[in-house]
Formats: sequence, structure tokens, C-alpha cells
Amino acid sequence: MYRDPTIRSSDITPESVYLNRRTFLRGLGALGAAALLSACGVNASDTRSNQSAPTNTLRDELGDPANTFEQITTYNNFYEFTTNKEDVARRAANFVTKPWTVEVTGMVHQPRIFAIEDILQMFDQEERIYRLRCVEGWSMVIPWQGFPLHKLLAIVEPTAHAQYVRFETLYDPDQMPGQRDRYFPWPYVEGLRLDEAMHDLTILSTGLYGRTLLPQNGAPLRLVVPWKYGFKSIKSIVKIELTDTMPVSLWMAVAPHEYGFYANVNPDVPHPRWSQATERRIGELGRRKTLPFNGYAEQVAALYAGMDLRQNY
Ligand SMILES: Nc1nc2c(c(=O)[nH]1)N[C@H]1C(S)=C(S)[C@@H](COP(=O)(O)O)O[C@H]1N2
Ligand SMILES: [Mo]
Repeated sequence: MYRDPTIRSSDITPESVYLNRRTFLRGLGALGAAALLSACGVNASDTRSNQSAPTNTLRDELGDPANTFEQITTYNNFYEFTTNKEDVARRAANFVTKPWTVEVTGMVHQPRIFAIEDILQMFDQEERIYRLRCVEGWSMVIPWQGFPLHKLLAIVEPTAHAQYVRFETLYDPDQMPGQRDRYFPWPYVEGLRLDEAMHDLTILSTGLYGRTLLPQNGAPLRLVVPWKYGFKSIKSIVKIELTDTMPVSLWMAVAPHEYGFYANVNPDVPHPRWSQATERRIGELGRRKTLPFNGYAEQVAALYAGMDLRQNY
């Protein structure tokens, strides 16, 4: 294999490996490359934002550079392991994700249990470079691989009665010691309205930076809903249920006045204990303004036409 002698191995980051492979795919016009590149416009000449990762030409559609693989995989929220963001990676390192099944059930015509291998085979993996905005006030830009949730839902065929989708994380206190903490009603549960779940921005992710998802990011399958606060993007999913009743998420159960069902990113509605007007992009100095719907208003605002988003927080 040819190696450029001017490149030291210490320069070979997961980002550069991914960027090279990505360029290669583009050159080949390989199957899937169209989807890989059409999902997000990558505009290298866009210089609006800070150059926090100078080698990283991977940008979201606003021109913001992607966070590094290191940042994305070492600063995590995953309470099943620990509440210490810097320690999730270490504590989750031995999490067993094989074998893994995802049950899709409830108000559907074709209930089904999928093996994770089948999911990977059935759906083309697209690249989606999304901002993730945590309710705590920090954010990252993450190059996910995944596929729209609506593709999976189409296979199970929701009935006319289905109005919501309820998601559940694995319950296994032996592997996830945080689940011994009785303060939380485990397992972690999240929910979406059916139209939110069917929106093309809503994906199930299986990887990032061209690599299989690591446990700290929700391996082997996690939801990503980029216009909502990060806690909606539930990790390590084992069950997806179509229902006619609004699911009660773990955060709604714990603190209903602080965390609502909708959880759309909204700089105008402060959390009861802190403002949501600004955020700290991991890797940047200072803070930037938080955008309504996390910058995805054009695509999703219509879903909430006529709703009072202060009431429906
Ligand atoms: N099962 C589960 N999913 C979860 C969480 C969690 O604690 N458990 N934390 C959420 C929160 S608060 C955020 S901000 C994101 C963080 O995702 P990341 O660590 O991949 O950046 O995951 C969300 N999904
Ligand atoms: Mo979060």
C-alpha cells in the first residue's frame, strides 16, 4: 500500500482517514456515494465560521466545521454508565452490542424483530452532518452515518391509529451500572409524534466518521433528531413501539416542569434554571447564539404551525 512519506502516522486522525475515503468514494461515483454527498452540502470555500479544526474540511450546511472524532467520542451524556461526561467512553468500553435485536411493535401491520445486521443490510447508510445541541448548553457538529427512520417504519406499516413512536434503551444493570440508581425510572425512554418520526431529518444512526458507532455514542443503533435537544436522541435502542398515546420520556417522568415532550431547541424559552439563548460549541472559545430549532427551522417549523411552543416545550 502506498504511503505518503511526508505524512507522519501521528497526523493520521480518524477525520483525515474518513475525509480521504470520502473523496475516494466521490471519485469512484460508487454506489451510495450520491446519497453520501447529497445529504449535506459541503462548501469548503465557506469561511463564515471559526476554524476550530483547521484540518477538518467537513462542514455542516451552515459552514460550521465538524467536531473531531476525539471530541465526539470522549465528551458524552449516557447516564446508564455515568453522569461524568469525560468518563463515559472508558466505562462503556466493554459494552456488548452483539448479538443485538430491535423490536418494532405496537400499532403496526407487520411487527418485526430486526437483528442489527439486517438493519445494516437493508438500509443504505447516508452521511448526515448535524448539529447536536445539549440542553445543558453545549453543542457539537457530528458527521453521522445512518438512514431515515421513515424507511424502517415503512417496513412495519403503522396502522391508522398510530400517532406516536416510543423508543426504549436496553435495560441491563449488569452492563450499565448507572441503572442501579433508583432516582431514574429505567430504562431510558423517548418519544416522537409520528409526523416528527417520519420527517426526513430524523435518522437512526449506526456510525460516525465512517466508523461503526462506539458504545459511548449509543451503539449499535441510536436516534438522532437534530432540531431537538440532545436528550431526545436516545441511545442503544432495543424497542420501537407505535402507539396512540403520548409516551412519557425518562426526563418528563423525572422533572416534568423542566423537560417537556417536544424539547425543540428554542433560544426564547429558557430552561427553568438557565437560559437557552447561547451555547458553547465544543472546541470553541466563547459562546454562540442558539438558533430556533437548532438551525433547522426552514425544514421543521411547519410541523408546529399553530402550536404555542412555550406551552409545548
Ligand atoms: N439511553 C440514553 N440516551 C441518551 C442519553 C442517556 O443518558 N441515555 N443522553 C442524551 C443526551 S442528554 C445527549 S446530549 C445525547 C448525547 O449524545 P452523544 O454523547 O453521542 O454526543 O445523548 C442522549 N441520549
Ligand atoms: Mo443533553
